[in-house]
Amino acid sequence: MIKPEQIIEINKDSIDEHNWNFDNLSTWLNSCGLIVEDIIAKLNDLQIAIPSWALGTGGTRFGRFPGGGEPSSLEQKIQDVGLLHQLNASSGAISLHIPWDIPENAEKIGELAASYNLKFDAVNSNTFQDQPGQKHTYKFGSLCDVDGQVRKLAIDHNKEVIDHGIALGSKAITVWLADGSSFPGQNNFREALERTYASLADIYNHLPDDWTMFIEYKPYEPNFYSMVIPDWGTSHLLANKLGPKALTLVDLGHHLPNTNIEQIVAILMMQNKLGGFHFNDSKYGDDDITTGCIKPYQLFLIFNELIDGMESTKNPPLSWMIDASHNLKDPLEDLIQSTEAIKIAFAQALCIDRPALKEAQSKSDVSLAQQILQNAFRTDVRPLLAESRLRQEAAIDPLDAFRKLGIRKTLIDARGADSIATGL
Ligand code: PSV
Ligand code: MN
Repeated sequence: MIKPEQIIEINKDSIDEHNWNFDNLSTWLNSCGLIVEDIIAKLNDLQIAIPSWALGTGGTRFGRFPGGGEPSSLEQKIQDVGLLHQLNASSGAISLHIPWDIPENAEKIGELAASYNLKFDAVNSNTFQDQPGQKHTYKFGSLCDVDGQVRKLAIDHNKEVIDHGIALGSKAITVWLADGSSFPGQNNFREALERTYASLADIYNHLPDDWTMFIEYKPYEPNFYSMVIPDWGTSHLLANKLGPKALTLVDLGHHLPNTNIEQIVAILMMQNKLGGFHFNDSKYGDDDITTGCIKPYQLFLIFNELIDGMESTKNPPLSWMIDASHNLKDPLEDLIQSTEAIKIAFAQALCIDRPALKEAQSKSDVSLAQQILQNAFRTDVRPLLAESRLRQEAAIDPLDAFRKLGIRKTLIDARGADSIATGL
């Protein structure tokens, strides 16, 4: 744990500059009719979960270049998320992927997480890899498989994951299926989807009353020809058939190039069926790189729809998580940057002059509508984020504090230069 005095000390370096920036921005936003304190309160509340599989270095099938000090146990992963949360006051939850991170002693793990002020976000099942000694293989599918024994194995695994989540206080399971086919003719599309639905219904019946099931979709990978749940429409179809506890989960990397993700968000919220987000960014596909590093405007447009939906629909509260892989950067630095990008897009979207936008839309004033959006997008809202952190005793500049505190070196000294985290 970082000592609070250490953060206060580092904040002293930039406090004058921050106060000057924050005062100027507040004056400007107030003159635009925005209530700065409301925006800060919303920023304080936004907690973005960190997945237990994103604390190590990611790689490709060609190689992996770890930087050292990676967490090699669930306890150490919780410590890492705790560190992030101390620095940014926005990473107050961890999402577990099972069986990569099985909480053997739920009570102890729960206490450790609570000591860092962390909650448990959705638990994730894994039926895309065979585990050592597994009786039946997921080679040709899991919940969709033609073999009932394979389906039962996958269904039972999902139920176990829910049970682990119950013990920790999670309230949701995310199901992502690698199921599909790599060659034409391999699967009967309709039957594969029917079997998937029946398997999901079995798992759905195991959900406690206050739980939700998030159904993630992906157009390709690892299968090359078809995926059983390739798109939001199929996920939505399944969620509708299953019932009110099933919702669609949007992972930003799981779309074909140029898909209008913000429109998907709007439609799902209109139906009260958007469950949550996996944030990342990409150039080509599911690149899983730092959120906002390639398409920050798209992220802003997504938040524009999210805020509109949160204000105007009955969509349930959303679950937020970063789902990224860090092939070159220090994983903790990358997560700090992704969290910052998400909060920037959120704050910018809160700065949109919504009455003016509505008015421009009602008159079909296309130029003005664009201008209103871009006025907000081009506002440098970073002092709002810094102010929100400062008031919560976190770092004005989390990345700078991470470096000045020498955190990676401390982790390498404690865990070794070759400690490896589980995950992809
Ligand atoms: C699949 O690509 C995915 O986005 C799912 O959320 C998985 O659970 C996660 O990545 C980790 O493999
Ligand atoms: Mn994902």
